[in-house]
Amino acid sequence: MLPIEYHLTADDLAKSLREDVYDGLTSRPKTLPPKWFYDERGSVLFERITELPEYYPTRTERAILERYAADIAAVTGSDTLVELGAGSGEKTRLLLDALGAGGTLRRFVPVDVSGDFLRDAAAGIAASYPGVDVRPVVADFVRHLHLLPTAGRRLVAMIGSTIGNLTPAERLGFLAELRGTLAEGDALLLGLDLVKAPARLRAAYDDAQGVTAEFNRNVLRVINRELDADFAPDAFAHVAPWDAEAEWIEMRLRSTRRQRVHVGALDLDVGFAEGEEMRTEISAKFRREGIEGELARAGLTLTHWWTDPDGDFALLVAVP
Ligand code: AVJ
Repeated sequence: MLPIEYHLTADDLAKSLREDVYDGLTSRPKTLPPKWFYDERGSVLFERITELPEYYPTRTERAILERYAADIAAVTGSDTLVELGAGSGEKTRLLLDALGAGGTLRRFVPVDVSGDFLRDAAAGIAASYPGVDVRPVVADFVRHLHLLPTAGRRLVAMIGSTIGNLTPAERLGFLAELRGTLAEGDALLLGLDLVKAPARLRAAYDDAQGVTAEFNRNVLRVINRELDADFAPDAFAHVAPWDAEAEWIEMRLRSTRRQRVHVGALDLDVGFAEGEEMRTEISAKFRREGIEGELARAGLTLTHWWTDPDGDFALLVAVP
């Protein structure tokens, strides 16, 4: 059994879900944060999204890693990989293989809010990399950065464009806090989806098979189950507009009729007008100049930038 370090209990998670849902459903316009999409069903739906023809980010980032993981290992020389938001593990393995081949790899620290998910992912990695010390940490990587292990020459990786879920203000706060935890010799690896033709972006977030729509509505099922609510998921339509000014895709749920929803655990009744839209996610898209400036404001220097031939997605390394 792998030792797991907990900075977040099931009670903490339940409490933050209650707070997020209360705040989101009582603000105008209504919002729900994207972190609650990922229960078991939501994680399966997300995996299906990554295989859709319209959803290019996952396969594009994988191709960049296949091509440049050795370069990432060489320029960082890291002995510890800290992965914020442990994904399916496939892209992680490309990084671990490269750091292993470079001869520096010693430790792997996957960080996720879900303990169950982390346990399985970490056990799989530990079995394939017997010489590597695997130290899973259950934590909210936006709030608990200062609690993560600092031993070794660390590469802190946040790939998959996960950072795109943060608003620009949250992003700056996150990067500045992360900068504060980095020592000389540590590095940050960021995976970023890039600005491109709006039609391709919209298609990636509103696929023909309706998998993304189901993923979006899944947050309502999570709230029904966890907070004893009575959302009718079928009475909400998926919409995914591109905000050209903010340069992000927004996911929203549009109430298809006037309706009331009761959230038992919050003793809360909320009304939706017909056509009312509730924001469930932003997925920011990046440009090199923009993120380079944001990193600089957080005290980080962009040193390396790799993209695919079409310039759809980027991986970057930044150092304190
Ligand atoms: C996991 C946040 C990177 O923003 O592309 C996929 C989530 N939402 N389809 C993204 C998502 C709709 C995804 N991230």
